[in-house]
Amino acid sequence: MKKSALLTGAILLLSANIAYADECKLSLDSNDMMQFSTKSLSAPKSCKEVTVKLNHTGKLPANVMGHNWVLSTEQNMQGIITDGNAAGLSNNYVKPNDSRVIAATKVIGGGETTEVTFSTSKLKAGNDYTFFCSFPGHFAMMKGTFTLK
Ligand SMILES: [Cu+2]
Repeated sequence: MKKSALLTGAILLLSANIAYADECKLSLDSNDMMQFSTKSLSAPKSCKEVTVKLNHTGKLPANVMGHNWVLSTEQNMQGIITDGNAAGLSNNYVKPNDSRVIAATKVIGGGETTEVTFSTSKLKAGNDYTFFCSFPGHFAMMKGTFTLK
């Protein structure tokens, strides 16, 4: 009895995931260990817009272990980080109106969630883009690849 109820629950959960899956909506977690839950994200090239949701599953506040999700080319990452560090937490560690930034969320602390929706019109399918956290020092560990496939 108990076992079959569990199984039914699992099947319901699975079918719910399939029914509500939207390939243009991505999500990832971040934590108090300065980590993203994935090193690669991709969306179908048919997506006109992509939404990336960032969860912070840790407990530390944004000024100590804040995370954001920033998308750019690999080439532009370091410059964005340098200028972002100078811009500070009040600017979410991203220089205001930085044209090198393709997309960026605000900086969040433990227990918080944020998301950003961006147009894919300037992205080339098949090219690798870089996502990272621009909180000072975090990009060394918090970095990955974003691709439109
Ligand atoms: Cu971070």
